[in-house]
Amino acid sequence: MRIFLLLVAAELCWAQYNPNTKSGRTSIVHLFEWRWADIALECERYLAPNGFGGVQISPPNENIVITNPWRPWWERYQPISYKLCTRSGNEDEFRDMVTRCNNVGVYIYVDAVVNHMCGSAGGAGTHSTCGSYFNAGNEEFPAVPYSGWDFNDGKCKTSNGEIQDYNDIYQVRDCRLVSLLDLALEKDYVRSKIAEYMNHLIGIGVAGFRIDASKHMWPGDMKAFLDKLNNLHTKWFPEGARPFIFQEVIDLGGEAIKASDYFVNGRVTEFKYGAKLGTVIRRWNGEKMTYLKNWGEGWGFMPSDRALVFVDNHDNQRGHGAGGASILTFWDPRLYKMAVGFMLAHPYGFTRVMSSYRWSRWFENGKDVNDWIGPPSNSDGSTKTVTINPDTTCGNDWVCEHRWRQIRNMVIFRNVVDGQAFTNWWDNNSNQVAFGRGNKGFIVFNNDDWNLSETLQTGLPAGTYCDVISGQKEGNSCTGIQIQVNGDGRAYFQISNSAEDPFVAIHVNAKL
Ligand code: AAO
Repeated sequence: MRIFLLLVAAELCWAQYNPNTKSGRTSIVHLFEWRWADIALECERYLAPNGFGGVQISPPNENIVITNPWRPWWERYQPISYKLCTRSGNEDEFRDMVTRCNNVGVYIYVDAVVNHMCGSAGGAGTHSTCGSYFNAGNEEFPAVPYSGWDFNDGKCKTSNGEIQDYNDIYQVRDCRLVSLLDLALEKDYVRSKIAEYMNHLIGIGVAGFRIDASKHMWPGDMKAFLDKLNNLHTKWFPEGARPFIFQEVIDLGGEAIKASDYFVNGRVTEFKYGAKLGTVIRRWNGEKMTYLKNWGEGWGFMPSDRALVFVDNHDNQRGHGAGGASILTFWDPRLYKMAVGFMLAHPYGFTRVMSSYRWSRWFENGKDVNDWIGPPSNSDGSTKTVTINPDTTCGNDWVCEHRWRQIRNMVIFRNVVDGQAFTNWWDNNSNQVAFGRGNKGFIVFNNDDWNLSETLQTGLPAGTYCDVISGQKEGNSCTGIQIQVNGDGRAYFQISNSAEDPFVAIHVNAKL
């Protein structure tokens, strides 16, 4: 009986907050706009061998086809049905991806767009990724089916049916977000259709969901469809395992809707994280790395075990969503690597790494007018495959940040130090900081305009360690810098402010 109660308690504690990643794997990567066939290969050839826990995929359900502008990435946030049929692939390819990734212990997290269907000006016809007929003007989506009864029009009180004031919680939940037809989630029929879609995915073997536009749904309505979800597939997950849920709620403070309103349903995206970290690493507003000593809840962030954290996401890397100009992306590689390195070394939150494609940015009055450009594609609109260059980087304009040595090695660092305390903080009261994770790992940053030359307490056992930023351990030698830890745990670090990557990280699995 006692054991039973303990199990029940453990289940209640973890449930939807538990990422379900394989033990020893602590991060996921968002392979934004990748094809299912490429993701399956990437799980096998790269993600599993390098300790990635899972992949957030782009929405897998049928969406509207937009040709003006030409096939923007954001057409995938305008559902037409719940058939698994998009530019990333069809249902057979989706099933093949999930099976192959699961078989190598890399799990799939689906971006679930369930707050709305396509925009009100989407027209009528079969311009959808599976060719399903719809009529946006009449709110008809026969491939679900949804009809006018299933939308919120009656509930919204604004003059044009749009969200006009983010401080009015009724508008935000009951009106249209940028004209997207807003589903009536108070209806059991709508909840059941959403749960049916998500259960179809769970049956195929996915491990969890990012829930798009959660701020625009009532937490109680979400709970109603989440309660209808099945347990995960027992071929890959323990009996009784619940789908991991993380909700997209942008809460930078100052609005009526709080991230904490959603904790009942699962984790929540912590948007303050990337916005603040970008400000610190850019040294804007008088910020400096010294202040990161109490990073996490000390900065007013949500509790660590409720947070899904990231440096940038598919929206704010191109000026959509929130965060503003401070957000660091692959376009600023030197600072970006430091920010991602800091995130992966620090114990706060469950971490998601971004993996992007390059597009031709064009700024007019401070705004990128090309922020809509979709993934690398062929003239017929089909998405290009991710090719791999001899040096392991990606071709065809796929950036593959997750394959950058510094980022990949920090994903491994996080696995090695998992569960270890935040220890041995050191700073120079400016932008040189260092910290350890118990006796497993240690990291040092120099983001000042002068050299760093310090002997620091690392907490690590004596020995010769390979820096995993400038290189790594290969066989019995280091391809980059070596760090000598003495019998007392102290080591000498020297980091030039003009180094290609002005930070050094060592851990016990990279010891000679
Ligand atoms: C496209 C066109 C539209 C057209 C529509 C329908 O761009 O012109 O009307 O189609 O035809 C994506 C794109 C959209 C696209 C949409 C559908 O980003 O451009 O619309 O697909 O194709 C809000 C939501 C948040 C949302 C974010 C983009 O709360 O949920 O906007 N993100 C998700 C996805 C995103 C997707 C959708 C939702 C829709 O990740 O990719 O849209 O499925 C404030 C609020 C935030 C709000 C932002 C932006 O943020 O707090 O909740 O996000 O405004 O409107 C400061 C404040 C901060 C504020 C920010 C920006 O930083 O502190 O709070 O300023 O003002």
